[in-house]
Amino acid sequence: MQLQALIFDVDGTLADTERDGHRPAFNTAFAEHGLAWHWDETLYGELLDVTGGKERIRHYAQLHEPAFLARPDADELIRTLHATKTRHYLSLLEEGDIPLRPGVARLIEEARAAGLRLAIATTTTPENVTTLLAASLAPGAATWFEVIGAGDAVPAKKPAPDIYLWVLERLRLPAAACLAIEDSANGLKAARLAGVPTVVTESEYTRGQDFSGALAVLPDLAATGLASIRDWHDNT
Ligand code: XBP
Ligand code: MG
Repeated sequence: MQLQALIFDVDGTLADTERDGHRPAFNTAFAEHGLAWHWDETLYGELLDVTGGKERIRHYAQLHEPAFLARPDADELIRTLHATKTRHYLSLLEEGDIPLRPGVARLIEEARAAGLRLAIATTTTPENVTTLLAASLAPGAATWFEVIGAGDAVPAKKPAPDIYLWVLERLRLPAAACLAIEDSANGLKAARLAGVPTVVTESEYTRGQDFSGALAVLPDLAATGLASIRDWHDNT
């Protein structure tokens, strides 16, 4: 089936957002709410097994701070912590501190010029996506993406296929007419469970994960043009 749309993951795929973006934003939020929690780079790499910021806070508390979860207001606190974290993360994006990964802007331009449709499938919060696109691509870049599937649009985050199914439904395309670009085993699994052929660009935290089922595993998109993407897709 002919390739009609590219579906991009965000964190780790469009930009290396985790170590110097999400992670410090979480830490600033913990401090702001009087919690002596600190997620160092190694611990954060382990916590990335769980996608979604609120889910990640809960996972950390289950492992290291069970008393926190026993509080009657734990759910509300997690939502508040996460809202504070999002505010700090958005400031980092707006300062322009988090650039796109090599080849990303070129591939998006090439796809637009070729008339391919574009979409996003991510577990991160919607405003994180639109702000990253505006800060790193162009002020109106979010409008280049016909469908943005993000955050709590679906209850089950990656590796569940739900966000991909949500995006496919809105694109009104079969999975086989699309190609996903992902950086993690969780993301690859989500796309593959939805039937979407997937190319992996490994990121700093995901290098060496199990990417079986990917059409290709690349260090980044620097040397990857639309012609290669089409070849991989058409040979599935
Ligand atoms: C991204 C994530 C997100 C971000 C934080 O995974 O796991 O949780 O780390 O975002 P993917 P929020 O690249 O597979 O979408 O705090 O906004 O949830
Ligand atoms: Mg990712």
